[in-house]
Amino acid sequence: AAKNQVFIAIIGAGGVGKCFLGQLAKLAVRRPSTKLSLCYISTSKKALFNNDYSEISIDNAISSLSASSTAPPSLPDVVNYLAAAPSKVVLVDNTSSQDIADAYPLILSRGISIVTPNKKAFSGSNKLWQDIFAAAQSSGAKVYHESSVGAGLPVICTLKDLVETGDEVTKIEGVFSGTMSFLFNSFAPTTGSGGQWSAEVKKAKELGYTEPDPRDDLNGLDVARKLTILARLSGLAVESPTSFPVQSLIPKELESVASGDEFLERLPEFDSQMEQVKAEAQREGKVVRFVGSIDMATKSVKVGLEKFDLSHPIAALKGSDNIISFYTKRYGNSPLIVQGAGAGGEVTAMGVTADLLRVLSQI
Ligand code: NHO
Repeated sequence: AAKNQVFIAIIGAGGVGKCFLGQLAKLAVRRPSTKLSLCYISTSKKALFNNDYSEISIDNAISSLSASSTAPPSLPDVVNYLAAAPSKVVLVDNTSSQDIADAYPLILSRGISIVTPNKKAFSGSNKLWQDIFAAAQSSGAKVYHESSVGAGLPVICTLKDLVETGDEVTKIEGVFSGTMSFLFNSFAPTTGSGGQWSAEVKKAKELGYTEPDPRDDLNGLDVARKLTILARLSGLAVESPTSFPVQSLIPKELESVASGDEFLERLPEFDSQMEQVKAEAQREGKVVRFVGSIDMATKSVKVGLEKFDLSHPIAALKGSDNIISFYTKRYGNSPLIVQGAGAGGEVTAMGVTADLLRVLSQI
């Protein structure tokens, strides 16, 4: 292998994975000093790789992968294959698989670096978190996960800079879900009366903003995972995303209905409950938003509905944007704010590609 060669292995080629491939193709052209060679790509059904590590065309990767008749090897076999590559390897995990996340300590201990938008590894048990960074520390492999919070927005790198330069986080607060942002910006806008809750949920699903089953957005777990990651980076050893209060917006009665479609059909029965929440905020001259917060002084993390003055930046958010405010010793009462698109293939892939650049500059 050439001295400047780095092998890229990609697991997962869905919405984010496809956008990442497009960005990787451009990167390979713009950065001739490093030879980026795609040596492995897989979905949950198929894999494409050559035993001699000869490179796969990045431009044709998706069509070659769909033409492949090879089933993905077991994860330990993939790790062995990558660890034996004749040059450095970066694994890009574009799945939301817990199994792959659980294997990060093994992967890193074999000297393979990881970049990923997958939240599972960093928001699982505190032990998995410890194992991941201990493995990276001892092998020298790198691990970055910018897009696990706020897609491509500079959230994690900003928080790391604050902490590593000696600032002290006092509070983090914000809207961390593109889906929830869209829902509340249209259900309870700062001007006008907004739509019916169930109609807005249906619209969000039709626009492709929600998970296939909207309950996976409304249960608050996605936001809880993001808060877990930020709390840990701030120095709070949160045990798991279920170890602090998380408000679910799924009515009890609909928690166990069989399908997402049935859920949407029955949701209008509960519109009056959400109307009440909206009206109560209105009486105080406020709007309701689904937010997450971390308070370092009280060591508390929470996720749920809160009321905001119309002039508050959280109330004024638009579309499916995210907003994250960092309150620190240095920034005093005027927080450092990161805001913008927090969901979507291209912006999520951008965070992954930027992470890859960070790794390339360090290995
Ligand atoms: P897809 O489109 O379902 O693709 C997943 C791919 O992984 C498929 O090719 C599948 O075959 C493969 N796969 C799954 N399990 C596998 C396995 N065990 N072995 C091999 N392959 C396997 O998912 P996406 O949308 O491309 O997402 C990929 C990752 O990015 C997920 O971890 C997701 O959580 C993360 N991510 C996505 C987004 C987004 O906008 N799409 C965001 C962040 C992270 O900021 C975004 C966000 O949080 C959106 C959120 N819903 C919100 O804020 O409202």
